[in-house]
Amino acid sequence: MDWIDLRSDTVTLPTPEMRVAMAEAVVGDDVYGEDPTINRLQEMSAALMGKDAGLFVPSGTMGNLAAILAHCGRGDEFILGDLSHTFLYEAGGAAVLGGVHPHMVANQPDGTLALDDIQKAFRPDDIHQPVTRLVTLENTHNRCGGAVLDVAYTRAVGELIHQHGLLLHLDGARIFDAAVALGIEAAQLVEPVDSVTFCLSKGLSAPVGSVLCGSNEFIDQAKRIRKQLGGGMRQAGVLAAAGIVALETMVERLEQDHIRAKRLAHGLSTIQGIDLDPGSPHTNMVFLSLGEGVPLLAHEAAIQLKEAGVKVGVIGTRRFRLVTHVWIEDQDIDRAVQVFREVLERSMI
Ligand code: TLP
Repeated sequence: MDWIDLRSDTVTLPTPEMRVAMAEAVVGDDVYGEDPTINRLQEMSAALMGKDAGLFVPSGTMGNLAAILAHCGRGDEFILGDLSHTFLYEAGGAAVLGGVHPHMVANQPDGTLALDDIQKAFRPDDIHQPVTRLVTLENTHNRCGGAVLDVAYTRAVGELIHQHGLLLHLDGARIFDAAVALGIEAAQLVEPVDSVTFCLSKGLSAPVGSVLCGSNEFIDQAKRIRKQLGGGMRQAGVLAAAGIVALETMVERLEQDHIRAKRLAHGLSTIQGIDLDPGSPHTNMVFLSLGEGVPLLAHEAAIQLKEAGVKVGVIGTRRFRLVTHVWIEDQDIDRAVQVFREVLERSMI
């Protein structure tokens, strides 16, 4: 079956151009810093983010973890959103492996943390309390519907926390979606942050990898931590080669995914029993719930959708996340809408 896979943009396969680049990549031992393809990817990434240096890591999870552990020591605290990927989906790595204490602040529906809430979370100098060291933001914000944090907001957070001598990390797994949606360069958007992780293996379609960027000193420290985490790879230039193609060819086209997400949301909004989240979609994610009149739970509907060739992300008893990406064409969107309509109509007979 030719699946219409809307579960995530992580399901994208490497493009033919990536496969050629991977086969032809000049490689070396990256633990010695001798893989020219990885070095090139890191330099390109740093330039795109406007930072001194980049570090190729196997995943977004490792990029965020290495950043937190490089910025914080044992017993320090980092402030993060209660709907952030790092809090929900990274297996508590910072606490487990680094002894870094997470301090949750409520995410606003638009993916931001209220400045007041951030400030209230700062710890006083008191031996009973952990030491606040870092704030992390996420852009685009996955669980807040793929929402985009803009430059003014990111700058305001940067100013607040730098005034207090703290640091700012950005989980920019989908930072290029945010930049494309705002029509600006990613470097402008991440200018206020001390470090940023972005992913090559989501909408950009590379098979593996993320890049962590920041100052030279920070990246030196993060490199040691990557080694401790077992992420020091050898001839991984074959992977970095795909990442280079991703940065060169897959960024501008993200706009197509955003347009198709709107097409999908529009189609679904015409189906009785589907409640789209307000404002959805912001970028390439559509969030929706089954209305009270629908006698199906999300996982039951997902089974029927899958039988008809459509894979969806189930994120709650009545909730779905649908993500557009390079392998989803207009006809796939229309087919997915039709299948949703059929499944819901059948359930309500
Ligand atoms: N997100 C995945 C799942 O883990 C939920 C997805 O399908 O969206 N930051 C953000 C904002 C992410 O969305 C993800 C992956 C990561 C970090 C982690 O990246 P990987 O999977 O490379 O460790």
